[in-house]
Amino acid sequence: MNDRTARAWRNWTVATMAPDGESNPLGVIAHGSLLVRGGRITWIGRDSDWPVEADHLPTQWGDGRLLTPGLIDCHTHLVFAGDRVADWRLRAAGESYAEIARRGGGILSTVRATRAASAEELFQTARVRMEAKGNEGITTVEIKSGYGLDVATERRMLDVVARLQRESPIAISATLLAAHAVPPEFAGRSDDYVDYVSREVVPACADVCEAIDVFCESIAFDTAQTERVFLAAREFGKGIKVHAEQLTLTGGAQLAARMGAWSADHLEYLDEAGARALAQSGTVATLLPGAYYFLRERQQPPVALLRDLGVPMAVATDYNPGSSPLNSILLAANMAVTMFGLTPEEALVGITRHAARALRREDQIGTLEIGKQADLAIWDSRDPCELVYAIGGTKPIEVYQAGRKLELK
Ligand code: DI6
Ligand code: FE
Repeated sequence: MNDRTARAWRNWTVATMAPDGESNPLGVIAHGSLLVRGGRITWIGRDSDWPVEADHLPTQWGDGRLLTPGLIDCHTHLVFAGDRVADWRLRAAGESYAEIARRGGGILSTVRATRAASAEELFQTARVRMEAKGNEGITTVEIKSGYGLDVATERRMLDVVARLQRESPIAISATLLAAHAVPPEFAGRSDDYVDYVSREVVPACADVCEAIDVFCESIAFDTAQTERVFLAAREFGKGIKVHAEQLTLTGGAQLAARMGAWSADHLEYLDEAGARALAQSGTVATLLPGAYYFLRERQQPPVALLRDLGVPMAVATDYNPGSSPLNSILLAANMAVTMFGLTPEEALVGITRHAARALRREDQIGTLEIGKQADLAIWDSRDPCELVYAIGGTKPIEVYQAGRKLELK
């Protein structure tokens, strides 16, 4: 008991996010307490069961306030240059996202800006976006490349992500998304670009990413091309994930599930066969209501079907300049309830436990349980559902990453 990092948290409303029977889906412990040593949770339970030998430790008293796991945003494109206000104006005037993309706007306009930006510029803008994450109680973020579309710029983006990881207190999961769009130098030759991604970009970036993602869509890559990128990912032992069934049904989710994907994301047009495939493989369905909202999509992801089949549903921001300039995970969670029909509890689990699973970090983060990392957020509230009730703007009082307090700005 002489560990200097040991710290007690006593008398909190602890929402563990690990379900405790059907009546307690968030695993709430009233008058809950926990013990943290070396950045990990070593005891958690009711304060009435508190181990007396831990009585002398430095203690943070909650007086019944809310303690949750640190939040997780498991799908972002947070490193990019420029903005897409011009696209947005065109869409406001009635053009579609797909039309703008086909004309070389859309993702490719952000590619032009990102290729022209230095690593330092990319880092400085991303750093500010990361600060906002910490301020909202986030302790882990996934960040994708995908605005380089060549070895040098994809690598530069992922090197920026690695620097963010070194210099920011928030944990990051890095994803290579070289198969996001066909770059101008490969126009009309998407198969050649897929070869280039598989043979050159994946090997050149394998040491700076954990997973590889593909935009499988009518305006991007088809399922055969997606599969080739996944096979390259597999060769390097990388996880796979997919942007699928966002604008049309292509079967990308089913393919990804068959190949053991970590997650399939968007899924507005997912069909029953796809949902069954996700259920069978344990692939997480990541819902991205920010993109649905911003693109004025009408087709909702089949939430009731996913629920019935027991597919774990995560919720994320998809933070990116084109389809979801949304950097608030709590607003994304609120939208998942109001627009997609998740329960508030499902939305909360979607930004904690299931988001951790989407990153294959569920043994480390996402719930408050013995052995897990002490990623904690404390809130001036007594009801976890209140976090996703407000239309954005809710802020934690304090946030801890692996037991270390984050400096909130
Ligand atoms: N789907 C999305 O929503 C983002 N990427 C993707 O494949 C959009 C990226 C962008 O428009 O810049
Ligand atoms: Fe995305």
